[in-house]
Amino acid sequence: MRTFREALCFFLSIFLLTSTAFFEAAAAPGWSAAQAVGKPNTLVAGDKESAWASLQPNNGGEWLKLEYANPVEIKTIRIRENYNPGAITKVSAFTKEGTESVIWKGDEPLKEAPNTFEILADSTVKSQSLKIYLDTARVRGWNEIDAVQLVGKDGFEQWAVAASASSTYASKFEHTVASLPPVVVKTVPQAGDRAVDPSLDKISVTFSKDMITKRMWSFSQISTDTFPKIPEGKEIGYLGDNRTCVMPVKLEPNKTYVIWINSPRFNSFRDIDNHPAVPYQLVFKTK
Ligand SMILES: [Ca+2]
Repeated sequence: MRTFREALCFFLSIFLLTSTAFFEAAAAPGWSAAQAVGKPNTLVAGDKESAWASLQPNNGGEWLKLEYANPVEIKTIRIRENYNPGAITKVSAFTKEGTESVIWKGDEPLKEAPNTFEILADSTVKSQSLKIYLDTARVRGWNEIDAVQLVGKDGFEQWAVAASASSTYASKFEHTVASLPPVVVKTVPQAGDRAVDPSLDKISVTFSKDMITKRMWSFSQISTDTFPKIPEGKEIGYLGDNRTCVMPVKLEPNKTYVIWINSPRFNSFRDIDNHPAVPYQLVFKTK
């Protein structure tokens, strides 16, 4: 007969085992490469987090690489697509030594989702590693893959056990310098300065990241009389560092100026990944 302590340990270990398994299943972030592992679980058409999606849609070349438990001579590959099929351009297989050989190449036929794109390989290549190439600019929207089946010449069917990708929409939710918006790191003059030289002929703002520089800015006002005049013929523009935007101004003495650099309403200051900069209010006063 078990002692109470043994029984408690037994129940605790069962609990820990189940919670670990649950954690692993739940831990694969939505749209990550890991969502293409295992059997299909995205049976209806649409943008679903139980399938892999690249970070950007319509961005050109992307790939999804899948690993399988058992090497086989490839007979058939079945690619389950749940959203905007038709972007696959090539499928290759890797040998144990790492040599990549093309199994199929071409323009995937355009079909309605959900779709199974079936490739009859008839290949003597023995492999447990596939790479699917897409041209995401070919079919509008995200081109999502739910699962990929590898069928051997011996009839053995398997789903992927691991996956990686050129990019994933899951990284949208990671907190990295790349995923978070740019902020203002410097202005000339500085916010709060009460003794700005009125002969200053430009206001410059520097952001924390590389920005979209081509006519993308948003200096806005809270009232006409607190916004500086821009001299005729002068233009706003970025410096060569791609981070500093300069606005030519004509200031008046003894006056308070208020300038939104992006605002709750306008947000054309954007980094190269199209994240709008966090709004910043620049307030200063001239001598
Ligand atoms: Ca899936």
